[in-house]
Amino acid sequence: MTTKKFKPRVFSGMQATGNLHLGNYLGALKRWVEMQATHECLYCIVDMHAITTWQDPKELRESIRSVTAAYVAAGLDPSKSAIFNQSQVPEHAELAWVLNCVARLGWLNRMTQFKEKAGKDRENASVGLYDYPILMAADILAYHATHVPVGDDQKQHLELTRDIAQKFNNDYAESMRALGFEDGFFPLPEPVIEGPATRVMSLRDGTKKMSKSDASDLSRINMIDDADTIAKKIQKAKTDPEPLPTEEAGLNNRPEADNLVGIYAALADASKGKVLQEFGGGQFSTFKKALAEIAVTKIGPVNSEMRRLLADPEEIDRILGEGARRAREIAAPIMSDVKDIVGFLRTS
Ligand code: AQP
Repeated sequence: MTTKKFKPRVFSGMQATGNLHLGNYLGALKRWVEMQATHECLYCIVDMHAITTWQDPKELRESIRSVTAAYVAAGLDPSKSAIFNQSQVPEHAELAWVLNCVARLGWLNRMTQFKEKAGKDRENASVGLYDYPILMAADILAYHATHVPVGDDQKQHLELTRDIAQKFNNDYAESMRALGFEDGFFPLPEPVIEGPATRVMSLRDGTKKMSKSDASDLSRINMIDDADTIAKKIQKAKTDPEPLPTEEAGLNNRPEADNLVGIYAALADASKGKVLQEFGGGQFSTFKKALAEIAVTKIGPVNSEMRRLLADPEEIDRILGEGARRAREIAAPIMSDVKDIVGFLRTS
């Protein structure tokens, strides 16, 4: 079955599990801001994903507001984009159930993020953590989103989303046709994974992803860190003894150097090659000073705007309420169609 042309629409989200870091910003948020100029966008704070690992309720509420503040401070405009928390739009959970019945167990068994997060204690992981990628597919498909800007670590989940959309379109092809959906109901969403920092690595170990859950705070730059902390973390970042290479190929097998050059390139909106034209052949000490400077220049204003916004939680809640209302306007009719397609009887 061919799928029809869908209106371009962007959806993406972040978990409310603590402070956002530079990886979240460069891998996703920065691109989200750019896409507002060209697309209709929905940006979600995925609180239902957050509770797949236990969250203290008070901290979860604070995290939802803090991630919302980071979105707006980084440049997401609530008058352009719908900004909302997932649990305020019930269609995410409703569609997730239907997609649970479309996806195959074997598909979920291949998801590497579950294996990494559950680790050796797999039997004790929540069912929600295992089912996480299905809820993510529902997040995206509930809006017929066509483009999903994410970091490299979400590539596999996006492939699964496409597989689920395709299987739903095939399984219900006849019912869809009877209801007038000639060319497939769900779009096959495109991952948007671009730029020099799609996988920002830990500042302490260039082979590990920068992550909120890393025990060492020195491994990441948090969006809420002040200028001194940012500079200190960059100064302490792990490097190797060689000077920086002059060509990009020289970064191969040098994960820490590659990571720092990638971070600089993403912050400066330049390529890694361009950064090496300026700093190649030099010592890390000089480069790190320049990196700290650009990081503080770019993140500092986001940081202070976040603090200002967080002082007014009512305004944050208003943004989330309005965003949820707009999101439901799109998701509710799509979910109604899904119910008709699968054969649920609606009597009112
Ligand atoms: N290190 C990273 N580099 C590039 N992009 C990244 N993203 C996350 N880490 C990096 C992208 O940020 C978006 C939101 O991710 P999330 O909220 O789902 O968070 P996560 O992947 O759970 O983030 P962490 O920090 O890695 O959390 P823990 O430690 O809990 O696993 C996504 O687009 C993601 O690709």
